[in-house]
Amino acid sequence: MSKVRIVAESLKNMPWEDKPEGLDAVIWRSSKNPIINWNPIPVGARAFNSAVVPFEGEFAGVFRIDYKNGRPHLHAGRSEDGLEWEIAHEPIEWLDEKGNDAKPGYAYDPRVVKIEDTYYIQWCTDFHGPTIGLGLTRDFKNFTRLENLFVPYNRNGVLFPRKINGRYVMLNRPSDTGHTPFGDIFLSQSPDLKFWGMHRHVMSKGELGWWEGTKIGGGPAPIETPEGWLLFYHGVSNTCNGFVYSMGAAILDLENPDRVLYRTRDYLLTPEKEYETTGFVPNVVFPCATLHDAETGRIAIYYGAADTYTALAYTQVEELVDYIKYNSQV
Ligand code: BMA
Repeated sequence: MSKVRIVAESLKNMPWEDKPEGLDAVIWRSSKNPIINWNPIPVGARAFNSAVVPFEGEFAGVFRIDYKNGRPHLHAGRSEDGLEWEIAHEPIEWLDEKGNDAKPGYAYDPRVVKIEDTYYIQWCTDFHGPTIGLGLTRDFKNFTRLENLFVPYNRNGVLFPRKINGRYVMLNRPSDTGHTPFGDIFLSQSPDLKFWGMHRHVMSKGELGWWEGTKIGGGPAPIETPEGWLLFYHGVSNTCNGFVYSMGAAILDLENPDRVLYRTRDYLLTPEKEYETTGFVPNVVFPCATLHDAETGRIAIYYGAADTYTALAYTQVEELVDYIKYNSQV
């Protein structure tokens, strides 16, 4: 096995379970799944496709909560162990930079990434149709909304955890107003998080892999390794009974992240367990966040299951990167 490191802080208290003995896979599910079940808070029917980060020795999160009227909103959450979450009963109160109310009409699929001392939140927001919303917090109590990134329609905004060549870089996936039967991953760059350009195509929906033959979209913030940026992403297959969402991974060039070095031909995780195949939307695994420890190379992947539950899977960076290279379709 190659000696691949994660370039990040160490995170000794992250959730972890060893790989079950005899399991022939590089990713394994938590035995505690699903970690968040139906009706997690009075106003919300389901918490899924949500983002978590280390915060003040514990963990903070931004949760997608689908209300009982069907509309999704973002709620903050706190956890001591990354497994049991206390989710705020009220949605995040967004104020713009002048202190005005900046509440989105709906908000879903958040990602959170720490850049220097600030936590940036990206989500799919309401702007005459879906596009990428952006905001920041330093304490998970006060949230400031910044400018939306793009004209509609766009989803799956995923910010890299540091500037590259002096610019912020955001993966994104141009889409439509509905359930989008197409989609490739692009990236856009910005000197100031306000003006975005220098757009590049990163990767197309699957060619060899039919599991990702309809569309793909970025998942958690990419993880830096000396081999490149480790990106988990979702890939969608169109079947006679609707879309099936699985997870794959790619490694992008460190300095030119629109260059794909390796990409799994096969999915790494696909709906198999009952909490993934059965729920509000059957057959969805949708990764939005990771916790990872530079010292041990452990990675915990948070994913939404069946648009209903929050679930966790684990992997180890050396074994995973070796597998991605071995299974690469590039
Ligand atoms: C996508 C998004 C995701 C969702 C998925 C499956 O278009 O809405 O939030 O998990 O569909 O329903």
